Amino acid sequence: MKNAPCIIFIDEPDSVGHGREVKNGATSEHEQTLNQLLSAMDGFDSNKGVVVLAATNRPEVLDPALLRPGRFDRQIVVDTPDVRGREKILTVHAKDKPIGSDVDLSKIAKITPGFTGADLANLMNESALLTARRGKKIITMREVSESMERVIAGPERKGRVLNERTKHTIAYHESGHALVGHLLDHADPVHKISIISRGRALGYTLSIPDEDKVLNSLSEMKDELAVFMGGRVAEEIFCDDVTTGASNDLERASKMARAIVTQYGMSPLGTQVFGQPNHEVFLGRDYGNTQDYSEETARRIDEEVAKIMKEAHDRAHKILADHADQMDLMASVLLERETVEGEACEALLDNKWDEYLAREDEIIAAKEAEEAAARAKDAELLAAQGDGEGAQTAAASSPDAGET
Ligand code: NHX
Ligand code: ZN
Repeated sequence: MKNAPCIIFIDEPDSVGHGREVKNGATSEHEQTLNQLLSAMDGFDSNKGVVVLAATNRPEVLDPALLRPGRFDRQIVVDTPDVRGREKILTVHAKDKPIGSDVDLSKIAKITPGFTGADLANLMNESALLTARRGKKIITMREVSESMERVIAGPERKGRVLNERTKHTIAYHESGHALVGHLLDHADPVHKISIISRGRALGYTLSIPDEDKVLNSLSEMKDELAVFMGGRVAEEIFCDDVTTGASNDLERASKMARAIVTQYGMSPLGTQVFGQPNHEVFLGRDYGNTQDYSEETARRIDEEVAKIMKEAHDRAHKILADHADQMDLMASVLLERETVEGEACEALLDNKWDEYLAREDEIIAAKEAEEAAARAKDAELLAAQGDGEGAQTAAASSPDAGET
């Protein structure tokens, strides 16, 4: 204890400190490590001035012995940051980077609900890298927006070769999500629609809640389910055949529908929770459940889930069939432009495309003037700093080797 006073930090202790009930050959080493940790921590008891600190995303899988008095006896909950927290975190990560005058951190904080501190750090870092790659000295809102999508959906893969039929399917699939999302009251507003491949997705629709949500109402979940189905339903109505492309949407929708019945007590089966979460870390992960109900109940759960899924499908179907002309227009605009966002996206969704087209030159000119003004201001600030050593370049930032 010659280093006392000191703080010992253990990152992700769950990798050694998970519950010992797992009966699996590889566990004995974990168990030894855990026992050693436990006895070492008891040793610290008499040595004032040694603080052991640990961080985990899964406190529930830790061995209860680790959490007893004298060991990790206090827990500090760190939620994903709210809008104010995000702005402060962004400020920290922007501090040593050359940020343009049009980069509004409070605006970025507003459109990044659900981002963790690591995501936000990653966002600012990607922005700096992208700026350097583009040979620019100052990070502008363009780079931040592009990086945001990279963090959410992965890097753009513009070069991907797709035939016309596939592009047609992608355009209608995304238009379907977007239009259902726009027309349902409790769905998140649609900000951008794109048929450019990104990461694993061939196309995507970006919807962002207006504010941080800590609770989800049944109406919101039902609308979200209809939005999930919007992609597949658009294929059913507007394409020759349905495709495997909706697999991820359907998986997420099915999971949500089942949770409505088994976890949230929102179905005719009542408020009982069905299935005990399985905490056997390495076997079941967080997903496995122990069936604590009869086969008869299992059948009724399946029926209710199917009913919820069908209802979502039918709601999406009604909306898209009723707006077939608008869907044709949206898909054709997407095929031509590949992405729509901002006022163009709003106009498409509000079915006011012609009005938008008439004003488009004006809108684009205004936006360009705004950007030019911001760049002029940046140049001024850069010059005032005395360009030499004071001015940092974006290239000074390096990629983080942290988790992704
Ligand atoms: C494939 N990808 O795997 C091809 C390349 C239907 C227009 N053969 O629903 O791209 O089929 O609204 C996270 C995110 C699998 C995990 C997206 C796992 C996509 C995405 C399959 C659009 N947008 N599907 C969508 C899509 C596909 C997939 C994912 C994922 C398509 C669809 C992927
Ligand atoms: Zn989809």
